Amino acid sequence: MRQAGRYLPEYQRIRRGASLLEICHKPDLATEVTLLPVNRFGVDGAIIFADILLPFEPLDLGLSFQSGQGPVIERPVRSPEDVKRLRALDPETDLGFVLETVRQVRRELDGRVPVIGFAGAPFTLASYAIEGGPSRDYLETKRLMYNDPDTWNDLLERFATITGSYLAAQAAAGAQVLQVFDSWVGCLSPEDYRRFVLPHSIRAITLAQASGAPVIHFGTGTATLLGPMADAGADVMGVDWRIPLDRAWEQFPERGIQGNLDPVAMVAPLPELRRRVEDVLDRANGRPGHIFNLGHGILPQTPPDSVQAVVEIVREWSPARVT
Ligand code: 1CP
Repeated sequence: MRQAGRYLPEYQRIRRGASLLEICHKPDLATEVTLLPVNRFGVDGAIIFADILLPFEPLDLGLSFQSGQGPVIERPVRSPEDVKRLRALDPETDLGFVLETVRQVRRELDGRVPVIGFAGAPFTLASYAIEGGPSRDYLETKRLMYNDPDTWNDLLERFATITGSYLAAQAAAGAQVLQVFDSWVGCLSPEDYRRFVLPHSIRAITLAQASGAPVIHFGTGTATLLGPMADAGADVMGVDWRIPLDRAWEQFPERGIQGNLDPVAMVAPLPELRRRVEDVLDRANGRPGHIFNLGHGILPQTPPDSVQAVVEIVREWSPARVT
């Protein structure tokens, strides 16, 4: 999940010598960071070290990451002219450094665990592009959506094409699973989701699935959106901790599910943490198709020993190691 490295002293050491964007642009370094949790904890997958906002660099939106504040987009996209100016991206030339990291991680893992590629969903990308950074109310995003649906659809269609083709390129480079992060889609009502977002998520996911790799579709605050989100067609739905795992799963019983421990449970004392991990596993009830994960990104305050403990508890409950 997002910012997974931040709680690891090994990552902090690398970060002292290079910015987030520098690490992403250097496949050797990005590969090293990607492999840190695999080598340290023995988790069952490697998520490529990158960021959902990287496509904003070739789109010339002026992306930077300010320490403590998260992403800043210098030239937000708000008018019809801004949207028309956005050019199509070619993943190989515009984001080739990420594809090179995928190739290198795949080589170094040599089949030990699967490689997970990822990209932002059209809505979440649009929200950053429009707001210029993180937002609480998504006022500018919804202003465009409600006032100028044609421009909104134009923008989301462009991002859907970028996301879908970028994901397919990651699969071609060796990613065996693809994850679409629609982190902030939970700010929408089900009606608005269906009307303004679903067709574009379908497009992104369909393009990604054409690569043959399975797609995980993740969002937060989505308890009331899981039905419409499942209609976007992903193979696995990622859910947060605000809904019990079994209640989420009954809404899409034919798909896989990923989740859903509260990331803050990682700072609870070990018996409380164990109780919460076991509650998630109990609700999954041994059914095939559950990927144990946190319900959102791991927090920088997370003690690495708690991560190790969680990995061990999940292993105790797993019938056999997935290969
Ligand atoms: O300087 C740093 O080290 C800052 C922390 C950081 C890191 C490590 C950011 C800034 N991005 C990343 C990498 C990253 N981003 C990964 C790689 C996985 C790993 O850490 O090993 C991934 C999967 C992401 C995805 C990402 N970026 C998401 C989607 C997932 C989620 O958490 O919802 C989002 C929303 C972002 C934007 C972003 N990047 C960084 C921050 C602080 C944010 C969120 C800002 C906000 O609250 O809006």
